[in-house]
Amino acid sequence: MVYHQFPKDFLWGAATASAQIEGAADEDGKSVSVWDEFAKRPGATRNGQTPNIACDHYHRMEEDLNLMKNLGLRAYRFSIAWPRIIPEGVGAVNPKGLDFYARLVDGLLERNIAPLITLYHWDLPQVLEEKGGWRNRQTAYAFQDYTAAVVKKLGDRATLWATFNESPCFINLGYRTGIHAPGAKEPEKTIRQIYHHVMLAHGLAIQAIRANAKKKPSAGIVHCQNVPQPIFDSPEHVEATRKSFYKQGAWMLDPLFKGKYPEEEWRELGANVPDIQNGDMEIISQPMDYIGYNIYGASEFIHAKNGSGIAEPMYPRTEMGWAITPDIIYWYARFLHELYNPPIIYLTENGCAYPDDINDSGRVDDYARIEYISAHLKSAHRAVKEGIPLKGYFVWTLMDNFEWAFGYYRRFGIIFTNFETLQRIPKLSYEWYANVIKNNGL
Ligand code: IFM
Repeated sequence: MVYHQFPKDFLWGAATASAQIEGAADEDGKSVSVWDEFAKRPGATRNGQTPNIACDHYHRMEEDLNLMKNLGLRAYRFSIAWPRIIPEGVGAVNPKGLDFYARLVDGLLERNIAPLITLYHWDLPQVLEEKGGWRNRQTAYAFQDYTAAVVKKLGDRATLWATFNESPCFINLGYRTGIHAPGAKEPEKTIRQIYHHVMLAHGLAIQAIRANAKKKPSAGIVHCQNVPQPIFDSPEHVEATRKSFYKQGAWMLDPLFKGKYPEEEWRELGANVPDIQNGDMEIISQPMDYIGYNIYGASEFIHAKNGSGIAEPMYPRTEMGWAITPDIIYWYARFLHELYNPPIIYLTENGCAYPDDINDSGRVDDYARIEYISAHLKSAHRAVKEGIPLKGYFVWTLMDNFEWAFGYYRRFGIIFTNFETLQRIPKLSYEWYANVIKNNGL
């Protein structure tokens, strides 16, 4: 019996990222990415693990495409490695890099799976980092040229485009705390400048998509932020939470949707505000066709009178230590809708890490993941039912992969990857998700 029926055209998807699955780190002309470089640093990743081989998707693409087909996916979100396409960061395009993604897109379309292409999921060419990376305004223009090269090749077939994945995440972890590539610890002023350059790059890339796509594109960005949740659903807590949500996301969402930085935060920053050039805000605030949001758990609970509090240690959590708060799917979509009214919202990542293993029968019975995704989908369904234009869900992730600083020690996949043999074993959650897709609900 299906109690939570989704609309017919709901995009059931799965997401991955180039550096996390591809491997083939120096094949066919690919240059070194910031993650290849960072992972070499002692202590940067668990046990010094690197993305060099990852899931070897580069060589096992056909097998992975068939797994997607058997799952019944309607959309597959993957990212393109900039160092494969323009190894020097700027200048010559590498045809072999483009061909790999052309084969992937063709393979998806043959199987009736819509590609959603993320142009930047954190693997900047190291050569550009050496010229300042995102601190350097020129990187935004280099990103525009790279985007144009990709869209010229694939924009006659692929229509769904995302410029950046989770900018606040890679900016803060990569440039503020230094626990992600490139491992920098920059002062506030530089961080704000990086934000500005990334948003500028986003706007320039949207222009490049629209200018070069032969098939009408749907272009947006994949956002993330700290997301508070009302302690319970009553008007005063919801209102207090909306305010907090706004405060925590406005630094990016106001420029993207309104073409200006939030006034209060700008004032508070004093001398740390970024340098802006004439015309930047117009470029940044190009209309988008959709916004994607990634969410794993609430950052805090808000009580209108008592303020905010984080989940106590006894709260149920995944192996990442993230609290399991399924209602957050609904609240995030609702606040985005109420505050910025994007035409379409996709839930571009949601999932959980657990210490899965193969049992004596050779299966991976990940009941906890089924429960997690099921609860979060019911929350997505509430948003859909209330008329919020939430039009797709992408589970993170298709297969266990390189989880950044955690190396291969966190398994988020609905397919188990044996990192020694590279064998893929669909988990129970894969079978379950296939059934959800078949029924268009749960
Ligand atoms: O693996 C990451 C992904 O690259 C970005 N979003 C969060 C996931 C889980 O940490």
